[in-house]
Parts: sequence; C-alpha cells; structure tokens
Amino acid sequence: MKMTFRWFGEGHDNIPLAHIRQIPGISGVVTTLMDIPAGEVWPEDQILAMKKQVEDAGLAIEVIESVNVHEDIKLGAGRRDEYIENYITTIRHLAKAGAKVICYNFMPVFDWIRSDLALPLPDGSTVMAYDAARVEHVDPLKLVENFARESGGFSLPGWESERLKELSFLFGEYRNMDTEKLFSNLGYFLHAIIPVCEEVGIRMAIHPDDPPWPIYGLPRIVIGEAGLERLLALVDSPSNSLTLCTGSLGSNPDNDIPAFVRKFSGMKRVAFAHIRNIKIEKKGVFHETSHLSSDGSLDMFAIVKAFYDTGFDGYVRPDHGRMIWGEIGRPGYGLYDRALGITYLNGLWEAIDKMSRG
Ligand SMILES: [Mn+2]
Repeated sequence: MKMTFRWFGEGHDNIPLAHIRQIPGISGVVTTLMDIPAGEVWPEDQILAMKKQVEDAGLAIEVIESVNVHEDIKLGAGRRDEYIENYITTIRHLAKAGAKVICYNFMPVFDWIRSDLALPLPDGSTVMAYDAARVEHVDPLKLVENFARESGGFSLPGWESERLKELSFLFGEYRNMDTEKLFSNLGYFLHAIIPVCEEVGIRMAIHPDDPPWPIYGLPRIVIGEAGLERLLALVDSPSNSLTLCTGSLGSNPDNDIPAFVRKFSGMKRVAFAHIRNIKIEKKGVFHETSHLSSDGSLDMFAIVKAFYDTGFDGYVRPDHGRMIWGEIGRPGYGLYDRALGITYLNGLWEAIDKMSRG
C-alpha cells in the first residue's frame, strides 16, 4: 500500500506540506483545486503549479480528491453532456500531470453529512458524529447553517457555499429521482469517461455515500455490497474502481467491511482506500474515533489483513481523525490524530507482512 494524506491546497489548509512530509512512511498527498466549481474544467496551469509545490516538498501528487460531479450529470438533466466533456478535459489535464487515481462521489445534493462536527469524547478529544434523530428530522437548510457556524471558518469539502445556495431548487429537481434513474445516470457518465481513463491511465475511484443510507428522500446508491457490485458491472474495467472507505460503509452495521475488502480488493477493483474506525452506538447513531480497533466498532486488524492478503498495492489514507492536543483545524482533518492513524496502520501492515513471511 502507498500511504497518503489529504491536503486541501495552499490557502485552504493550515497544515504545512513540510509537516506532512515528516509522517513516517508517507509517499504523497491527496489534493484538489478547492476553488473550481463542480462542472468547470480544472485549468492545466493551476494543476501544474500545485504539482510543483507538492513535489518540491518531497511528496507525490498521484491521487486527486475530489473532482466533483455536477448535479446535472447526476440528474441526467440540462447541460449534462457539456459538463461531462469538461470532466473529460479535467481527466486529461490531471493525467498529463501524473495523476493515477481520481476519487469522486455520486451523492445527490449533499456530500457527507454529520450532526456534530466537534462532539467531545471522555478523553477530551473531539470528533465528528451522526445522530439520525438530529439530522433526518430537521430542515436541511438549518443543517447547512449549523455547519457554516461550527466549521471554524474552514470551508468544508462537499459543503461549499456555492453548491448549497440552490438547495431548494435542487430538492425540487430530485423529486422524481429514484435509485434506478440514478444508476442509469451513473452508467451514462461512466460509459462516457471510462474509455478516456483507460487511454490516459487514470483509475476513477467512487467514494461510498456517507452515511450509507438515503436521507431527506434523496436516493443513495453506493451504500452496500449490491450497489458496489452493480456499479462495478456498469463498465467492467480497472478504470472503474472503488474508494473503499471503511468508516463510511462501516457506519451501517450490516456492512461486513473485512468481507467487502476481500471481495472487491480480490477483484482488483479497489484503487484507493480510506481506512478509519467508527463507533456505532446503535443503528443511525455513530461517532468517529481514533483508528485503534478497541476504540471503535471495526476490527482494523481484520481489515488491514484483508487488504494484505488480496495483494493490495493501491493508495491509502487514514481519512479522518479526532481533534487532539489542542489543535485548531478543519473538523476531521487535523494533523496529529491522522498521523497517529498512519503510524498504527503502518504497524499493522508491517506485523502482518513479517508474520506472513514466517
Ligand atoms: Mn472516506
């Protein structure tokens, strides 16, 4: 596995690349151009400037997260074909700059959702948390307002204000959308882009919906084993792959994460993995934790062993972490706990590797 760390880019991240470079075993950052609205082409010069900055810091820039998919593509509406053409141009620009994997998602309207951005744990750390009663029965516009207030001035990826301004309009547009139509629109998108990805050596890696169930009457399709199988079958190509996010899929206790890893990594269809733990209090109520197995509901040893046993050689990031040691930063994306998570994952991998060799 190649260990990476999400970095939001100059002016959008308070963690210096020089500090990320000091995390043991790190090979690169997973980054993005935060200022480009969904649907627009990522300009080549901006990609190359970011690449130079990252490589000058001694890090690789082989995974991009996210190139957001415009709502018209998910809706199958309006200017879909124009936005797909723009997406293809961005894929070509990123490939020319040496990118290998593009992480994206296909969630209607909302990206990830939480009820709390800074829930205090008994050890004094704070974490992001989800309580269905406090999300699913409130006005979604209120939720957006709360996020803006609690995010400490950081714009949250997936919750950019310009994407959310038209919230009421979008809810109207999705009124007649169901899972079949959404799958069909995902298929239309993949059939258009995957041949280009094959040509230029890019693997698209879809991120599961977070949390993995429908919310506010909006369909969600990347939520469990059947959906993952179905989307991989839409275009049978290594360029149509998964970002296997253990914390997102794992917040539904019906999802057996080590079994998912064995199956989909065994099929060589996992290009990128987000490996973190989650503590489920009961169905619909969970909070994020440290990466340690005993702090959460997932067996991290079994997960890493499944990646190891299936010969996984893709990219990994520790995904989210707690806020610890007084660090001020973007919720879920502090330096300290994500670095601890990396060290723990590297330790599991080394132990499994050495014990497997006997
Ligand atoms: Mn994730």
